[in-house]
Amino acid sequence: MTALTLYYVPKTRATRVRWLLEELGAPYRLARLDPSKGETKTDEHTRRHPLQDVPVLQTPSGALFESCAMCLHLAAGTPLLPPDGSYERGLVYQWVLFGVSELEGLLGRLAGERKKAAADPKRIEAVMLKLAQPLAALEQALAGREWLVGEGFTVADLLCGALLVWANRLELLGELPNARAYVARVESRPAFRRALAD
Ligand SMILES: N[C@@H](CCC(=O)N[C@@H](CS)C(=O)NCC(=O)O)C(=O)O
Repeated sequence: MTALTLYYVPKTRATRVRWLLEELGAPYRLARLDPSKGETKTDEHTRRHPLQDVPVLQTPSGALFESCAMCLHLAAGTPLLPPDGSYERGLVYQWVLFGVSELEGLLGRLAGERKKAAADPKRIEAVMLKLAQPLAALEQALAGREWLVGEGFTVADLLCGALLVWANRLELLGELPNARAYVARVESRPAFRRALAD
């Protein structure tokens, strides 16, 4: 029996957890929910996630919500998360929280503003201006390095990589060659491709 079940909707934050499970080669079951059929609003799913969101990870000990918590939890004890108490572990926390707090919300706002029927160029411009700083910080951090922390791929790259892939699709990386090359490295990872396959 598979011990892990990921409650999943494609093209959401659930994808990053699926990607992590693929990186680890961990056995898991994908439980697809269809929000258009109200499948995230059922009592059963509300017991799993108080905000009726995905992802949820069912583990043998109980359910977890918050995608980054799942990634950090699953990566513990593997090369994707440096040893507890090490400086490198601190750097992974730094980049994961940086991605979530400084980048993710702004990317969501930009995507939302651009999708509006009466898109307001001034609002779009203002969000793009705010995004320039965190994107420049990542561009600088990636100078001369393949991955954000140490020599290998870590959870920091999974989270910031997913966000930079999104930024690239929003055409924000034109002037940022290190970030563009990093996105190409991320997108060529077999586990990343498997996670986005369907
Ligand atoms: N901070 C949460 C955000 C979860 C979230 O906003 N999930 C969205 C999809 S990305 C969702 O489930 N929205 C409701 C729906 O699709 O019905 C996480 O990272 O897990």
